Amino acid sequence: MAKRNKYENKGEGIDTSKSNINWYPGHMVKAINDIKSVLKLIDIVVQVCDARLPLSSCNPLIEELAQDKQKIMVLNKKDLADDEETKKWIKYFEAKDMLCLAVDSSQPQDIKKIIDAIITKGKDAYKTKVESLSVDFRPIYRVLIAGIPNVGKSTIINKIAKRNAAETSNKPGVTVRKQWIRVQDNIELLDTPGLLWPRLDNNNAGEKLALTGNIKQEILEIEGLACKGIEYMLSNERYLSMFKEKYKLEDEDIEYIDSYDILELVGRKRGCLMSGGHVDTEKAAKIFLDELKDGKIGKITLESVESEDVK
Ligand SMILES: Nc1nc2c(ncn2[C@@H]2O[C@H](COP(=O)(O)OP(=O)(O)O)[C@@H](O)[C@H]2O)c(=O)[nH]1
Ligand SMILES: [Mg+2]
Repeated sequence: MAKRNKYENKGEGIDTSKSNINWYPGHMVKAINDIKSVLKLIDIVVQVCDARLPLSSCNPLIEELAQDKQKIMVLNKKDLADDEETKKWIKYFEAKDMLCLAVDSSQPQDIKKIIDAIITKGKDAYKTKVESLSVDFRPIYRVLIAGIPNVGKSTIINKIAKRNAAETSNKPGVTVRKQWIRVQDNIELLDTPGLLWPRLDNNNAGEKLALTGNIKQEILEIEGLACKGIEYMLSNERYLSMFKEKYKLEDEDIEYIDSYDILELVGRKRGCLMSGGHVDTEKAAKIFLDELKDGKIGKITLESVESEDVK
């Protein structure tokens, strides 16, 4: 039996499925309406993003819709991201006056950080209101966890709620009964995450989201996607050495060849051979993409603060 990873859900009802939806305008309209109606009840929005893609995995629409709310930005899956890059990203968001945390949702101390941030922001939300009310008034901070598919919303809700099951659904059009989960004595968390669609507007966002598994890899041509991933690995000294080590490649193996040839080499190393000794590049691509996505090559961030797309 395959070893269960520590994040894997044991089937108690949580939706951690990798099945992403294809977003059509109708889905987006529904998502906007859902979020709008829920926001009326909310003090604090926690936007969950993927630490490997801090820009492409967030949806700026939430900023717009939740203008008058307190907001927390969570860069989840920090265990898969490059620590140096994550530090820079936190600084980047802090410079924009955002409360930003990097977390690994399997770590209780990181879940506690999210709860502490909720309390800080809750106090801010009620600062002026409470002064005008009686001294004994203790507000309840109402929280929505929002984000694009697969960033870890359900996992975080369940960890905050200290339970395994949150009846959640990623399917647009499915009406889910909303329930509040009481956390400590003054936080209520909506058990249904606010679902946002991935933004595909910025440079190569679709490609990057496919590389991290936030959108289906199958919607792109798999070998082409793997080549993009390989090119990314080669573009950075540190990632290059992780890549060479993982696939037992020497500099001279890969010096003068293009990414498709490198993919073939990876396939050869992994025994992805077809009759006649040809490399099954599709199989090689799947292996490489899975290993990249699951952090098995190393801790890799696909979007850098220093890149040209970042303003
Ligand atoms: N490595 C890692 N995986 C995580 C983390 N948080 C969640 N996951 C995994 O990411 C996948 C998507 O999580 P899920 O909670 O279903 O995301 P949702 O679609 O946003 O609700 C699941 O396989 C989780 O086990 C994390 O901090 N680190
Ligand atoms: Mg979910």
